[in-house]
Amino acid sequence: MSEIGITVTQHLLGQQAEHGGATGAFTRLLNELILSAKIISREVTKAGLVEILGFTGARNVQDEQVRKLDVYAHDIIIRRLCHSGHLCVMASEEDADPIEIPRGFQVGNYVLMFDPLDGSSNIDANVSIGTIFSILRKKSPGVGYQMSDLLQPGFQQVAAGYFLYGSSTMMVYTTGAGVSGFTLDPSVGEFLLSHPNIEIPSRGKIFSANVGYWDYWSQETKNYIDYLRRPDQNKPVYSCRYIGSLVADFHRTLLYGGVFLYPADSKDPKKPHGKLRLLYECSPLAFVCEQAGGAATTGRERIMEIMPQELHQRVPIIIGSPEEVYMAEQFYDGRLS
Ligand code: AHM
Ligand code: MG
Repeated sequence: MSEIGITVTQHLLGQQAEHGGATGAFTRLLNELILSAKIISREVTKAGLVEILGFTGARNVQDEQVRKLDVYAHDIIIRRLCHSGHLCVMASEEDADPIEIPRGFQVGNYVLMFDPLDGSSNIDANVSIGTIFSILRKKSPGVGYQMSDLLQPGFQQVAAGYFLYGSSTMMVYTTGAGVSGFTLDPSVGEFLLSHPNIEIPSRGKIFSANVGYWDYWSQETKNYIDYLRRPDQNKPVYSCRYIGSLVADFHRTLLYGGVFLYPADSKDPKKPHGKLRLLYECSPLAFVCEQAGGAATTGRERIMEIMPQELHQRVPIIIGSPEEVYMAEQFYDGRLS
């Protein structure tokens, strides 16, 4: 069979076969997540047709207004994954607390962290949005879970990736052996391998940041962006592209190269560390990016090595091609100004 015809399930089974001791639990868990994403994709596609758009009126733990599709995506993942029998606990960007597996349900040895519908403020404008996931192994002994099972640094991830609901629906994931991308063929309802062995270009021509926040940025961030914009014979002329939907901005960066950043800013004293969440957004994308040959940093620390302190911790992020990220680090540590 040509590579083009490989379904994500076949790909997962192939990877499982390479790990002699694998029980299949991980593959079944990911399959359940894939089914959830297909359902979310179906709802996103018909969002304009049904009465599902609009605000619920509730506010989530981040004090943002929650849209119905966020709630739908959050609920569908929880409902399906609770039944999987492979999880001991979950955590979602939309819920303040860990999501426990209800009594009477079988539990397992994995932990799922997810952002059910990232970029949801873009739904009304039909802009691409996505689901981000991170899978970890339970660390604590015995039954149940402890917070330490959830608060694990990125390098402990077993798998991570995202579903992108765009002009087509895609799944991009890694289990630590490179990055693969699949496109949903709606006619057969299968994700087919469309992007084998994704490698990010070592350098790109695009930077992606919300330059509207310029006045709130640190001098280091301004200097770095100035460097990217400055005409210089030794580097490309950078274009700026900012969708405002992390999965879409990251996906473009992964395929075309360049850098995406959401640095710390001073616009909200309650969020002095940038906006994006370590466990639901930054860590999983950092894992994917590094596996594709890229890099991800706060400017001062590798994202994958941050020891999480709390479930909804926010961190600055600079992610993308190794050369652009390395350059950013030099601005933050004072080697360049
Ligand atoms: P969300 O999880 O509430 O959707 O917020 C995260 C989104 C990201 O998709 C995107 O990168 C960022 O918020 C955009 O924020 P801003 O509008 O401040 O540039
Ligand atoms: Mg999000």
